[in-house]
Amino acid sequence: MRSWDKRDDMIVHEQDPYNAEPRPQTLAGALLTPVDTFYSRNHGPIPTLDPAAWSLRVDGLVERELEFSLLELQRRFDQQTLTATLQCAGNRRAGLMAVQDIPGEDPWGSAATSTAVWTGVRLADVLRTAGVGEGAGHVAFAAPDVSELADPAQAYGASIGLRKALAPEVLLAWAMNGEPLPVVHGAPLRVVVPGWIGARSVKWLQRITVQQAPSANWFQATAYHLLPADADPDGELPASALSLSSVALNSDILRPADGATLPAGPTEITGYAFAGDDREVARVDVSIDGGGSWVQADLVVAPSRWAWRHWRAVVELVAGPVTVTARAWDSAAALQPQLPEHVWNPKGYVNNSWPSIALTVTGDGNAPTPPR
Ligand SMILES: Nc1nc2c(c(=O)[nH]1)N[C@H]1C(S)=C(S)[C@@H](COP(=O)(O)O)O[C@H]1N2
Ligand SMILES: [Mo]
Repeated sequence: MRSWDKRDDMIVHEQDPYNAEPRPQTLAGALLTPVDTFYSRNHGPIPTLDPAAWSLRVDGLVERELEFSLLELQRRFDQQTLTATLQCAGNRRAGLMAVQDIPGEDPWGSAATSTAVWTGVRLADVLRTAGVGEGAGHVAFAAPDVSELADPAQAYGASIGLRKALAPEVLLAWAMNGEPLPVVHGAPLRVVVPGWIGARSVKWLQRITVQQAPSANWFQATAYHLLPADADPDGELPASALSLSSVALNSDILRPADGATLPAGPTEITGYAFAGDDREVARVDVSIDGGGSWVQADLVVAPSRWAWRHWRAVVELVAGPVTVTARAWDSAAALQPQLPEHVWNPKGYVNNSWPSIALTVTGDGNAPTPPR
């Protein structure tokens, strides 16, 4: 069993392929997620590539096909550093599974999302050097890790639209939080597509193909679609299925822990909120009476335009069972949907319903307790 140098209190959903998220409390208060705490999502065995033998190919609808070693890539293009949050489309799936089971998928909690400082080069710079040709619409990424989950079994791949591919935030990264990219996170080189579901940030990148249509890879063409609630997840993709790209507004409560017992008194509630692409988190509210009344949370300054926002609110807890609920708005004035029933879908993606935790509050509440 390999832990991939992760902290030993990770929640490991699967050992092989390795799928693990940190405990929500370990994300609290840290705008940057340490590498040993960062969630990891894998669809197949983790490949160990020899950086000396590795190269990146750029082909398809380009004026010049290119091939780079890591050193060539690093020397040829301007180095960029960007703080960005990755969020898996399956983040918070457990909340959907509580409504109705989702067989064959991992019950991710609220921490299939993490934030790191990424160092690399702009995909746009590489594409401009190759010269994007006539008819180009999408940029496909290919990796060597073969997944048995795909039908048929195939190496992982994805694509993004050309407009996003040429955006300055999309990086080909070789470092994470100032350290060389660890194998489990895609060494020697991975794509980082800020603001889009994690599935498009292809690890162990080997090939970039400029093409007219989205990637035909199973993980792009079939998986990572939002299906209507009554669709058969193993059947043919219905025309009503939506391909997932930018991350929908979401939030969760990180501290206190769900199920905690706390003394009465003023108590700090903290969490994160995130919205992809051109959306930004604008407001977060917290309620301790099931949504009857709300207090507005303070938003912590975001480490970057492409990162989550952490928030905190102090509420006055009185003895008894208490449910704490949060809800966020984004810069387009969109509010999170209230209930997981409203967003349930057969593959369990994008649960962005209002998060809540249950607390047991003890004591008479008269004795002042310091905020936590
Ligand atoms: N080659 C490859 N890239 C991949 C995946 C994969 O299984 N293989 N998983 C994707 C998914 S679904 C997510 S959420 C992110 C997770 O990145 P991390 O493991 O670095 O957190 O990687 C993406 N890139
Ligand atoms: Mo993901």
